[in-house]
Amino acid sequence: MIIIGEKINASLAGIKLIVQQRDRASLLELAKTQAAAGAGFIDVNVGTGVGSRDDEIVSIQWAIETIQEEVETPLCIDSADPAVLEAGLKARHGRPSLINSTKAKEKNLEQVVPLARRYNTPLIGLAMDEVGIPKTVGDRLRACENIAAACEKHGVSLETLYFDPLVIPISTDIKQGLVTLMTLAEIKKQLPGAKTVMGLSNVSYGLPGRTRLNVAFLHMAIYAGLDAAIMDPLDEALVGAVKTAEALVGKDRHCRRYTRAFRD
Ligand code: THG
Repeated sequence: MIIIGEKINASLAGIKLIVQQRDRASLLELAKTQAAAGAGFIDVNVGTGVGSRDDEIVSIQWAIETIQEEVETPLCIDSADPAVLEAGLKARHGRPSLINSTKAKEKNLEQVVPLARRYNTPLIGLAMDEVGIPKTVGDRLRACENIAAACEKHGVSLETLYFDPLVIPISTDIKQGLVTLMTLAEIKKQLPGAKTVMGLSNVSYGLPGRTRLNVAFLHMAIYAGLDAAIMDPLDEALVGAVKTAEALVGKDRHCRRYTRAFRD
């Protein structure tokens, strides 16, 4: 399973300051520690919630240029705004990236899916539509199928798509943990070839003992076929859960990675 490092996210107060102050050393430190911890991608989300679209464009250009001067790890360009996604892709100068993301809304699809094609870059599709995040497995799957159809129309292959079944805090709706897991399993079944991803930690929001919940949820999600997780690569409990789950579902030949991690 691919770990996408989540720590460069300007919705967090500390990161927002780093972006606003163009704090190069702190940004690089965040990128380097996540890369060293084994992140396959580093998520870059510079949306501070204040300021204009142009601010976010200039910020993502700065963040991406800065990181890639010293870090080789592919970047996951994270924005709801297609113009910000394109600015990030341009700043990558053809280096490997992941587009995060499009939802199953016509206007969004028409702007984002062509970027995946033009920049030859894999794309995350969210299981949501113009109305929001559906409450049922069937409606979330329908959103994914609409994204798959738009990709087919634009010549983007299913193999380069990562579907995100979306994680909602179980503290707000106790049914939603299972809806996410069942959507994940259904995506693997109905859209074979496509990959899956999710942002893990949201599941435990508002509850005590969050690590326990995140670890348990990660085990269940890997059983259901999760291919990538947006998570904290420095969280040893979570990284350990990736190792134990992959050994248990037969994705770690001779338990080599598990054994090595245990020894270390
Ligand atoms: N799916 C996709 N992309 C995503 C998400 C997703 N991008 C953003 C987000 N969700 C994943 N990224 C983060 C980054 C940081 C934190 C959580 C998710 C984080 N959270 C702490 C917490 O939950 O308590 C700290 C919060 C705080 O300090 O306020 O650090 O789902 N495709």
